[in-house]
Amino acid sequence: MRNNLYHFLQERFLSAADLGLENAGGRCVTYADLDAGSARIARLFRELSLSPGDRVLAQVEKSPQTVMLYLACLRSGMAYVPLNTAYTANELEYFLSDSEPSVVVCSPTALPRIEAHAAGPRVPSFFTLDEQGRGSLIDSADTLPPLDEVLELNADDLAAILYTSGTTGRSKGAMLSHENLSSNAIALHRIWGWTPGDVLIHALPIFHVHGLFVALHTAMLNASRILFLPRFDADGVIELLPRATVMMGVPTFYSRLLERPGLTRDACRNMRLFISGSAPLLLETFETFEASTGHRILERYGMTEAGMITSNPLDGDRLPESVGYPLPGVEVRVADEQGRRLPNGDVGVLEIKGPNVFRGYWRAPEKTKAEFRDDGFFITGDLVTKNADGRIRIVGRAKDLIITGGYNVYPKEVEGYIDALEGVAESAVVGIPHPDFGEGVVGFVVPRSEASVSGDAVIQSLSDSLAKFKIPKQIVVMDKLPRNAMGKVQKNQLREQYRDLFQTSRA
Ligand code: MLC
Ligand code: AMP
Repeated sequence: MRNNLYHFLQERFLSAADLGLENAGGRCVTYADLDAGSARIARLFRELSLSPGDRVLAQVEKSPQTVMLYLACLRSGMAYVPLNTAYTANELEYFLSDSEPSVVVCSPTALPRIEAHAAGPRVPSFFTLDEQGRGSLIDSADTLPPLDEVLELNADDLAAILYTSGTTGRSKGAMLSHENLSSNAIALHRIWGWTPGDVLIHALPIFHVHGLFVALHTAMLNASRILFLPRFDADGVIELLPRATVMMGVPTFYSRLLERPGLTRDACRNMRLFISGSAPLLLETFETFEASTGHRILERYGMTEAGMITSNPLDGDRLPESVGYPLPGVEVRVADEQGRRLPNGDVGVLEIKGPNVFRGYWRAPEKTKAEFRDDGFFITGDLVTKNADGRIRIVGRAKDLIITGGYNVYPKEVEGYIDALEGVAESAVVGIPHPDFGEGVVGFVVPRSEASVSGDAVIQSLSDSLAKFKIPKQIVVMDKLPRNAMGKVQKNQLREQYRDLFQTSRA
């Protein structure tokens, strides 16, 4: 059985072996290079006596060699565990102990810190990889002959574990199988009408579903040229637009592009499709983008646990403030808190089932159980409506989650760190509309009596513990938090009262 996702990708991308990942200067790491490079890393895994299912944890910058590492995991049956490069050593400690990796790949500068944290009963093998794609990983693999074999697997064998924050403040590892990833990639390749000659602008990070799976898999299945940028930069993207036909981004990409005079119809003359997701795309962004470029952005919706779930149609009505229809093979229902199906038009939680839905949380069966219904539907935690023809709109979240520039922040985690600071009695963390990031993280802090707390000091104190995107952009010090009769903090009231906090200045 050819269940290994790598088979699907390789079969397609080797049909254009001289195309591949191209940097802004036109230098290309071809598909043939990716195939050979990943085969050498696979040989290294063999030499290390790794077994299928072993975890390979990577906290590395985006480079073609990072893609090789990921592909090596696929072809040899390892579970790839990518981590946001913004995570601090403190946050990393948890991921190391929870995932128990056999191999850790990190930047040369982070190595001493990470090695120190990983000292324990099972010490992994460590390798480095820098943003130029150099380091001991590639040095070691380059001396080895390629291992051309692609491991035969069962469809539900693990391909990756992606950590996603939990409402309790602790991240959970979503276990994604080869079938989860391949079914989603094949569906997206089809519904977005990928055609020979398509060229993708890839400016997303590759440690999350959006950049790693959605963008890379679909382009690879299409054997497309990928304009591979180390990070998003609006001017850099505008320069590349005339050479491209497809772009994927979070809404912040589009609002930042709109601030540049170079975003014109002419610049987009060869573009076929702009896709947005990971966070809500504002009506204003959709409309201004259409006025400036003539393109209606196609919005889709997904999550770490399920890849892509719904999408606006390629042909037909691409509507703003709607995430379209379920992908082929994905069943959806809108349900109440007990999981009972609600009539069309009612607001409820979206529940889903399909080959894209993950296998559960890593070593957390009780958390997995809590998020699935008995009939196998997964509870997304997103509040939606569905109309009579099946179109989905996201209207809110049942989970206490902030999405800032496409990254998720769970208030509970940040509140935990703030509450532990000296002089702090309690805190509430909420998302407030932000002109650049969609939502900006704001901390409301109540000092202990007699204590005085400054916002700057709170922000400073958090910087050793938390990734920058989680740290509040502003702290508001107050005497007490608004509470309802039950004593529950009224976050809605804070959101309402401070809704204009970021509107005057770009914080
Ligand atoms: C960076 N910062 C952020 C931030 N990104 N703060 C809040 N939210 C973010 N997303 C911090 C920086 O550390 C910096 O702090 C300050 O904010 C300004 O940074 P910047 O230079 O303006 O940011 P930049 O490096 O340009 O990054 C912004 C961005 C990036 C939008 C390009 O965040 C990004 O690439 N986001 C994409 C996330 C993504 O891929 N999500 C997909 C998840 S998958 P300081 O203190 O130094 O000034 C998923 C499923 C699905 O959700 O459906 O797809
Ligand atoms: P993550 O856990 O990072 O995968 O984030 C998944 C969450 O992002 C979903 O549960 C949604 O809340 C949100 N999301 C993704 N795409 C969209 C979208 N197009 N519109 C609104 N929210 C979205």
